Amino acid sequence: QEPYRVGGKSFTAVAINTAAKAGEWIKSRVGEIRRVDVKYSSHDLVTEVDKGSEKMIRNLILTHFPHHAFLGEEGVEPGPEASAAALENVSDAEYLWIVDPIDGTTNFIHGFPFFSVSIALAYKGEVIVGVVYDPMRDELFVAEKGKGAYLKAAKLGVSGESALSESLVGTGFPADREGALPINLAGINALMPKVRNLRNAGSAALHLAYVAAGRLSGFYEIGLNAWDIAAGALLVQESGGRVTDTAGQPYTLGVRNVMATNGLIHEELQNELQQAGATGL
Ligand code: 2AM
Ligand code: CA
Ligand code: CA
Ligand code: CA
Repeated sequence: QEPYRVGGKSFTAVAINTAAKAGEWIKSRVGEIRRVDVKYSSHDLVTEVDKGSEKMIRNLILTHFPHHAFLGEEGVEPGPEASAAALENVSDAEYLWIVDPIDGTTNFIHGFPFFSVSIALAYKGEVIVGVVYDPMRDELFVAEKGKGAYLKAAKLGVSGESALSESLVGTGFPADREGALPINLAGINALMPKVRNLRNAGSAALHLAYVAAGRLSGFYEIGLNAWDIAAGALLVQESGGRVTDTAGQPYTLGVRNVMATNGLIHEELQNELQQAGATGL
């Protein structure tokens, strides 16, 4: 079976159209949020726009592909155990859509224009389509397994920097302020003297897209979930980059501590995190 389309409908086209529609609506809601709710901790936030975006995406995708499984962040109870259980629940699905309806909710709430819609499709546990859409810049990053990654007509390729000393590296500050954050801060302390500079712009999916586009030479973050990473991981792989966990193990949907680079700086970054004891909990 050709895994990229079913009944004449292209999975990729549906992913693109859905991300674009949701993104357009999210953009129209910037500065219009009535209420912010707290999820697992005081740093873990959700708005009606996160929920509305997920509902829109879910409806559009399941209208096209009613027999596919769907895993979206806002359909899962808050907290790391529930996330892992939710992924386990759908682990035997043939086709599984993995969706983050707004990646970068804190930015969205504050009007800091760096957030994205992330839509991935996995076939038997392997990501075959990945779309990350930045509605504020109207940048839609799309990858298909084995067919490359694109931003509009331009084929994406990772950066050519071969040393941390010339690299701009992205990271994120974990929401888990007790467990994961101190570990990440140790990593930042170790990396800061080695890299050209670090960036945390607040959307893991968009950071991954930026690695794919060569705008960052690497990105790592600990304590993420499948919906933060899946689409962006394929973007990086299809742009010639490398994706593993922070211990250097191959990327799978269950990876929570992720490292994605242009490939050239992968070992150096991994070694630094390892030496700093900053690969995760
Ligand atoms: P979100 O905006 O979809 O919640 C920023 O460092 C990254 O961390 C974002 O991708 C953000 O996704 C994610 N994030 C925010 N809160 C989180 C939490 N409680 N657990 C795990 N990841 C979280
Ligand atoms: Ca969230
Ligand atoms: Ca997210
Ligand atoms: Ca989200």
